[in-house]
Amino acid sequence: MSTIAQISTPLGSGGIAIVRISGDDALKIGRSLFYSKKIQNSDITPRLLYIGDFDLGDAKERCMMVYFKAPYSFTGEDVVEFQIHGGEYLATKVLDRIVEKGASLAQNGEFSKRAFLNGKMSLDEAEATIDMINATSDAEIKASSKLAEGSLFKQVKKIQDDLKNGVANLEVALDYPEHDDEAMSEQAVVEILKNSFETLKNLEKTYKNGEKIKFGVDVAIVGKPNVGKSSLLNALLKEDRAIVTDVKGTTRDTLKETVNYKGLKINFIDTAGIRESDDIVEKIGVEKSKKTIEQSDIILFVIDGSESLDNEDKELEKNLDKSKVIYVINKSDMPKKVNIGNAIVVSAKQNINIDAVFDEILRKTRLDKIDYSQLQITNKRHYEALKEAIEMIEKVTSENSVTLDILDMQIKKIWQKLGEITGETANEAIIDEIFSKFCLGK
Ligand SMILES: Nc1nc2c(ncn2[C@@H]2O[C@H](COP(=O)(O)OP(=O)(O)OP(=O)(O)O)[C@@H](O)[C@H]2O)c(=O)[nH]1
Ligand SMILES: [Mg+2]
Repeated sequence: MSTIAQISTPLGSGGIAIVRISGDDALKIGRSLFYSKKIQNSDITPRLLYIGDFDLGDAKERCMMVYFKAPYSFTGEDVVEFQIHGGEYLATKVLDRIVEKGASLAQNGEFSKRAFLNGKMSLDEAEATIDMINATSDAEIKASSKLAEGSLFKQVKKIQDDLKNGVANLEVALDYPEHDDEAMSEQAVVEILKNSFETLKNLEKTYKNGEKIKFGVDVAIVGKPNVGKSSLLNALLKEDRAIVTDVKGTTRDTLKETVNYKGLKINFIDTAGIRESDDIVEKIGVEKSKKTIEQSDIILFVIDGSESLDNEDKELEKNLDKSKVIYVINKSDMPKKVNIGNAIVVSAKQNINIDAVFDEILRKTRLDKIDYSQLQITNKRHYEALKEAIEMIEKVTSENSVTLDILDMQIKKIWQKLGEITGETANEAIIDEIFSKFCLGK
């Protein structure tokens, strides 16, 4: 493979920058630019940090160099890394020198792509790395680290191996029908399919939570005008984000902000108070509110507790999907005129009982019950492939009379579908797309 190089740390000023070279000529190029007394005339010891000078042409940079000998490196190839002082211009100059000596510039994710192509990690494990880098919550970190340790890979591989065995038995039966018991090998294959189905189904089910781990729970803050929705948003965010006034219809547009709570992302969407209005802007806002209500996982139905419930509240409540609703009675700092059994009573203005809203969201979505010791599928690509494999198994097991030939062919297709997850059978376009999402130098 050609030798590639790139700056692996973010551009900008920092303590150190790392410039990485990978490929057949990595060591040759690295050594030609680095002077250290320790390795002047001797072999370089892999994985040992050497201190020395990098030859910038007209100047020297005091830095460290480390060599990883193939296949014991991130990419599986010979790798040399320079740890230099963290200056953007300096790092670019070091990279230029390496390119002058024959390396080409690595594209986004090219080191990781090579790691995948050299069997250092599966495609799902590579995706775990991107998730880890892009994570913005503890839940995401926990889920991606489980994926990175090969939890999905191992389960999928095991199913693929079982299917392969099944196919081997079937083929014996097909090739030597007189010697083998067809019914028996068919029975064994059906058993394998059933077990595979169970495992895949259990994985697929986790995406309901996994999706929320990755993108957050969407929580709409809903109610008639002036009940304190925007005040509640501000209290939840601990920030003066939305405009609050005593004018009905203050909020015209939806406003989405994310909060991390107990390691999970919660996306709050403040909406325009819903009421009949002739104002054209407010009307559009109300339409948007209705759409937000439909698309949200949870609805915080806010009621002004200092006033009795009126028709506007009741009309609004009637149209809400109750399985998603959490009742929030606001303005608890004032005399209470509303009683609803399981409502959460808060004062947005005075910040009273706001955490109870968060906890109820987690309780209602059951996100407080996630078992992170089990893999949670957070990646849509994995989810889709699992779903398709499940459907394929369902189809083949529901057919009454399939010939061994057809069974054989179907199982091979399922095997291939699963291979898309690990990358074994993923096509080049998908692989390229995945790695192009990586950063430069990764
Ligand atoms: N006493 C008291 N007043 C509150 C509380 N929360 C909000 N208010 C007041 O209620 C009024 C309306 O508050 P907003 O947060 O703008 O209400 P809203 O539901 O967003 O209103 P629209 O955007 O018009 O739909 C403001 O005067 C707030 O100060 C509270 O907990 N206690
Ligand atoms: Mg508002």
